[in-house]
Parts: sequence; C-alpha cells; structure tokens
Amino acid sequence: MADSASTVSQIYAQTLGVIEAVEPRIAGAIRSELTDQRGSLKLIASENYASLPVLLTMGSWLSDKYAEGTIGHRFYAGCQNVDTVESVASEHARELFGAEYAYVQPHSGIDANLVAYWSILAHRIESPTLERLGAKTVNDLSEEDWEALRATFNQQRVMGMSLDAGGHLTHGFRHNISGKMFRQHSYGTNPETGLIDYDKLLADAREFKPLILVAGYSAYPRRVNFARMREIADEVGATLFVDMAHFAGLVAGKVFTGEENPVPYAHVVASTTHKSLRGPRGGFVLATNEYAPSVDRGCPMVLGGPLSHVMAAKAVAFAEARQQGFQSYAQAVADNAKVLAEGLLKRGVTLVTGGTDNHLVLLDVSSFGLTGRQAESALLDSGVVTNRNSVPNDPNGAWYTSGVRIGTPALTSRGFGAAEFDQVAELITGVLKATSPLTTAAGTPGKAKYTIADGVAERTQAAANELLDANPLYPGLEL
Ligand code: DSN
Repeated sequence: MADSASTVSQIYAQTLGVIEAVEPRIAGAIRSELTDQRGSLKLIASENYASLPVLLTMGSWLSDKYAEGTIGHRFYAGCQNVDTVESVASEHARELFGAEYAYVQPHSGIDANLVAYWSILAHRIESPTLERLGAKTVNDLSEEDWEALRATFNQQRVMGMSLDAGGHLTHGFRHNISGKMFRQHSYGTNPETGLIDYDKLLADAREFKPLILVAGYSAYPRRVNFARMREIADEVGATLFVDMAHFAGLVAGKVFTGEENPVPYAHVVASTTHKSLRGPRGGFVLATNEYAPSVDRGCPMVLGGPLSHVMAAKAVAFAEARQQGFQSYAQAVADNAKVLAEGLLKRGVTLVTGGTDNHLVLLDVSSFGLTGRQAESALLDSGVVTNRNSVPNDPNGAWYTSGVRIGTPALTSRGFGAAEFDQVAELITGVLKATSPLTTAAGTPGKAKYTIADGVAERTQAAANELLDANPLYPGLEL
C-alpha cells in the first residue's frame, strides 16, 4: 500500500475537493470515516480494509452503464466494456476457487444467497416441470399449469444452521425472506461442545427431507466438514448450498483445503467479496456447470442491474487474492484468531466452543454479568469496535444477546501479528472486567446501561492507539 500512497493522496485530496464543492458534508464524512477507521481496533469479523487499487477501481464511469443480462446477452446496447469487466472478474473467480462457473453480479451477500436459492429452485423445480409439460419457458404454460408450478415453489424446504448457533438470517430465519418463501428447519450445535453434530444433522435431514441443505455461518468459530455435508445432502436428495461469505478469504488463501474447502463438494456456493476476501462490498456465486445456466439468470430474475464499477473492483480483488502474498495473509488471519482466543481464555473469558479454528471468536460475556449490548458499547467507548451476537440458546435474544463476536481479518490486514493480538485480548478482558451493568435509572435512557471503572476506557484507547500507530492504515495517505 505504501508505494502508491503519495500519488493516491494527491488523487484523493483533489477528488475530495471536487466533492466538497458540491456537498461538503459528504466530503467531511469520507474524511471522518478514514479517521475513525484509523483510530480504533476494528474487530468486526465481517469487516476488512480493501486495498487502494480496489477502492480506486470503484470510482469510475463504469457506474453509469446499464447492463442487465449476462456477458454477451444484455438487455442494453453498448455493453462491450462491461462484458470485458465481468468476464475478467468471472475468470479470476473461477481460477481462484477452482470452480466450474462464477457469477460476479450480486450486489451483496444476501443478493448472492437469493441468486443461489433461485438457481436451485429453477434447476430442481422449474426446469423439470417445463420439460414434463413440453414447455420451453413459463410463457408456454397454461394458466392452470403456471398456478400449479407457483404452488410447488411454495412447498419447498430448506434446512440451515440456526441463527443462535451461528447461521445467517438468510439460512431460513423467519424474519428473512428465506424463512418466508421456504418451509424451514434449523439445525443447531451440540449443547455440550458447541460443535455441529453431523449424525444428528443427518437424522434431522432424513426426517425433514430438505430440497436445499445450507452449510456455512456468520458466527460459528469452527471449520465445517463439507464432504460430510455433501454426503448428508446426497443421502436425502438435497442440493448442497454453501454460504462462504465469512471464510471465502480462508478458502482463497488455501487455509481451508480438502474437506474444509466447500467448492469441490457444494452444488452452489455464494459469498461476499468484502469480508476475509478483502475486496469491495459485494457478492458472487460459484456453481457446477449443471447449475450455471440458472445462476446466470440472476439478473433480472432476482437482481437489479449489475454494478459494473464494483464488478471491476471484484476483478482487482480476485487478482490480488491470486497473488502468493494472499496465502500468507489468510494463514495469518487464522493463526491470529487462535492467539486472540488463547489470550482471552487464559485471562478467564468464556468462548463458545472453547476456541476457534477459523477467523472469528465468539465471547460469552454473561460471566461478567453483562449483555452483549453492554459489552459491545463499553468496548466501543474504549476504541474497540466489535458487534454483539447471540450465543447458542441465548436467553437474551437477538437484540441484547449474551455474546460479542470478534474477528482478525481487518487488523491482520494492518499488520497485526501474535504479539499485537495477545495485547488486544488483554485490552478486551480489561474492559469487560471493568464494566458493570446498571439496572437502575442511573443508566442513560436509550443507551445500553453500564458503567466502566474510572480511566479504563481512556487507558484502553491510549494502548490501542500505540498498536494502531505502529501498524498504520494506508500509510502515507494524507487527506
Ligand atoms: N453483516 C454480516 C456479518 O456481519 O456477518 C452478515 O450479513
């Protein structure tokens, strides 16, 4: 990052001047965001810092082009440059992950998951129905057959990990469209170990008979055996869909290989680009050739027009992830998470599953007498940015929670290693020990009610600043 920083500093300074002339508050917010990101320990497991080439790629007139459809088959004229962008991004994604097919249009992880669901419904339900009825498209169906097909869509079943065990909203949670469009059954984790119980999962799947088995997580601190997941899916006739949004960087960086790499085992894989993969904010889908034609119908079936400027930045990020250095980065993310977990454990913090072997750590803060919300707020006051998260069977529900989720991708990008992460564990533990819940009117109305012992937040922020200053974000970039 450092070499190009002075050139980029000039570009950004001039660009912000241009923006300032139109809307100074926006130029101010952009500057202020850099100050905030530089000045806090970013431990949100789903966040990262994209490279300057990735960020710069997004600021272009590719944004101005409509390109609904797919490569070479657009609903608008003049898409030759977008075709190039999408082809390059897709080629990099295929090569990076060893996938048969890659679709880089989804605007976010949720959009990618919707494309995945759609593609499975199209492949498993729509196509065979059309074939049976001798129709080429749904336009060829009688009103009666069309209604019957629509009713069949509504009967389908999805089985994914429950939200409190670490699954994602889009894995069938009732407050997400996935829980409304499918009949849904969740699998949890073993109450003793906190780990996925594959035998129980198989028994549940035999009973529930899902069309789609979802593997993947946003708050499970362990690796998944995707070979076993595929066996279970095959045994019950389900399509295996893996949501690797959180750990795509660990797959790309060859930390998750063999049975821990979902790509050879899943029919469809969806992901984000901006978490451990360190690209721009966005999503993508990988699929076997069998599912590719239905994935390709993602826009306009599910998605609005592709964000061509972001697809271009995805191509740059995939290219970066194909460079040798990315594997060292990904390994460091996993190694640092272990150090962080061990640092917390030895200081008496309770961790869900007793540790981690991916990029995230889930703290159960109930032993400090705190809710996740109180802990999250106290840490934020001290310069440590985390997010509260449910723990399995959380008595505090999804709003207050009993947990705090932290991850290593962002600070590893800044250059933090084992020594720094051990200090981070010390700082987190210090804040949690110094925070007390307030249950009376003494708490500020509308805020999480807690109090931090005098001076602890300030001392923690000062210690964090030392670590941050020694590992600068976008060194040399001055605005
Ligand atoms: N926002 C993502 C996360 O934090 O894990 C999930 O959507």
